[in-house]
Amino acid sequence: MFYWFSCFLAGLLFMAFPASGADASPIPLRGVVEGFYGTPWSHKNRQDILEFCGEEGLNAYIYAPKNDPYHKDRWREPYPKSQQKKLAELVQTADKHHLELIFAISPGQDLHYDGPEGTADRKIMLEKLEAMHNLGIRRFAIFFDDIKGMTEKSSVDAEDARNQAEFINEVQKEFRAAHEDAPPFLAVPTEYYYEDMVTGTDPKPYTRAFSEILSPDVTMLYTGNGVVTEGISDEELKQVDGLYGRSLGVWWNYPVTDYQEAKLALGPIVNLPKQETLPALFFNPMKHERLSKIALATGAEYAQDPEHYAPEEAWSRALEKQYGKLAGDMEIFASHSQRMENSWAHCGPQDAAALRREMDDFWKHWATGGIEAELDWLELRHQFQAMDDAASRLQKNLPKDIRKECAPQLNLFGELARADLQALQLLQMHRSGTHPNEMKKMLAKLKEKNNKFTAHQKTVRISDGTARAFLEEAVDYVETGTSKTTDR
Ligand code: LOG
Repeated sequence: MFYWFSCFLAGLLFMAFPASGADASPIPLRGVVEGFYGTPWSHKNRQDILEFCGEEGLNAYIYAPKNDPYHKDRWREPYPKSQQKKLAELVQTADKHHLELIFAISPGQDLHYDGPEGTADRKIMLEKLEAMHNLGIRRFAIFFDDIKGMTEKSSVDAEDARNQAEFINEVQKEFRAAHEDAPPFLAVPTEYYYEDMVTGTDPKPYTRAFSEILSPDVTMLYTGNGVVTEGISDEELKQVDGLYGRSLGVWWNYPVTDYQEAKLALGPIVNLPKQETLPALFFNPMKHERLSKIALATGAEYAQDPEHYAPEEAWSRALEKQYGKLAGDMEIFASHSQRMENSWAHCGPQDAAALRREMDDFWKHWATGGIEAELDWLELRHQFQAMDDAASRLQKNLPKDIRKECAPQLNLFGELARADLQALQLLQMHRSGTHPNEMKKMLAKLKEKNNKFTAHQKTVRISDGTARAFLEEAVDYVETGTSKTTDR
């Protein structure tokens, strides 16, 4: 009787406190790939992210900073002693937090495959990995992304694929024969996103050869349909797995911002597969390590339970946990800085989507006037004021290391909030017609601000389609009598 009662109690307890972290996730390898261009993270950043990953149930970190010369441009050279020491310390930190530190190397741009030079390069690679093994690293990755320009050819072909895949196979085979404790490697091919792998739906020669030749135990990572895209559906994943004849892992390019550093990616991870299970999932972060944790914490939640993952709730939880008393203010700021977009990259939720909808309603009503227009006006004023207040409280109270990472954007955010408040005043003056001179002055001032923001958007930007757009829309309305957004 007592036995059954204890089982019952244990069952209840299990329901209340489900197995955490490592055991619960269906994704065996999950974590962060430090794979961005630009200044790599500092040692302190790396120590911090390893601890964070451990706490969030992530279990791997790939060391792959593009601008570390010993990782890519001068991959043949051994790490200087001082850096070896730091890597060894990172391995210890990773161990302490139950994480695997995976060492990646990108030899593609000048690697030799044939003849004595090829033999020499394989030897150099094995020695390099050996040195890392001596530091305590057990898992390795060989990356061939972004090496165009290595040859005169504009794109890679079947021969490149054969060379690369055979190189990985041979190095892995020899290394693992010498080290039983080394698990299979990870790899990234040169055609690493779906649209670059196919012509129509047929694999291009490189992808066909690479997928056929690469040893089946190597975990391949790809980035989705493009380099930075909206998401990966279950169907899309199935399709690419079919193409490659194996389950691909994902290298997810959010919250990375190396292609547009003016903006911060502070939103949640969205639109990853729900049903299909991934063998590996790695998020490429921003150079801003502290601020990357918002998206990374949501990615960790996704990895625990992809099917039931709720991005917005995970995002609020992450802010609550990371910012405590400042969570409300940070939520306002971060909501305006989620979307990453340029001519080729599209990822992340719209900036402040709810406010954008209110602005759209406002413009619909403002044209005709009446009580609804007044109420919308008041609502917008309330929101812009809240933004201004949040910006100044964050400027005062954010911990220094975090404030440093977002100072220009936070500053712009406050300025935009104040400019939008003035834009509301301008619209009111324009409507009433009682202070024509003041209105003209205000219009001129806001036009000037508008131009200033535009001039600076290469270096700092936030809320492009929302807070930033509203100022432009208001100026436009007053000048032309219509709003560009009325037909949205
Ligand atoms: C690079 C990556 C970079 C990212 C975003 C992969 C596999 N490689 O276009 O190092 O951070 O895009 O700019 C990349 O994504 N190539």
